[in-house]
Amino acid sequence: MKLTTLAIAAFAATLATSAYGAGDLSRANVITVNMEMGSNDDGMYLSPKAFEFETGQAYKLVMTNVDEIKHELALNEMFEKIFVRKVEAADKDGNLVAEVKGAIHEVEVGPGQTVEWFFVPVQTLESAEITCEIPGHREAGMWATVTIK
Ligand SMILES: [Cu+2]
Repeated sequence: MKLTTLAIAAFAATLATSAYGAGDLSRANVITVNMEMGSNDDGMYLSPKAFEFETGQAYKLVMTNVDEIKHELALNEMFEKIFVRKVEAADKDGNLVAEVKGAIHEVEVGPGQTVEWFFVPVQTLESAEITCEIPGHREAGMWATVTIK
């Protein structure tokens, strides 16, 4: 084997180690981020108004609808920039009701309910909008910005 071939083989082995050595990134050190969906005297809201995520970091977005009507969260452009692991819904006692796996881009949350969205950002994103797409809700203020660094 030539020296250059050896060097390439060693380099490839290093790459393989660094790329795959960290294990399953979608499950390790999941950061919980809370979002409230609701309405008040000023209209409707997603709170906080701005979210910031980092590529390669696993997140659990806990969406709590404190309202008396249903709301939804549409990821829009953000959907193209993340790996969605699953969406989970539990009952009032915390018992799992549903775990939905796959590439989900929009979730409705019933009044008084909480749904959890598990994902890992894989690409950067410059201040895009996530919204409630129920007619009139975005216009009433149900949107927030997302930046992925
Ligand atoms: Cu809404």
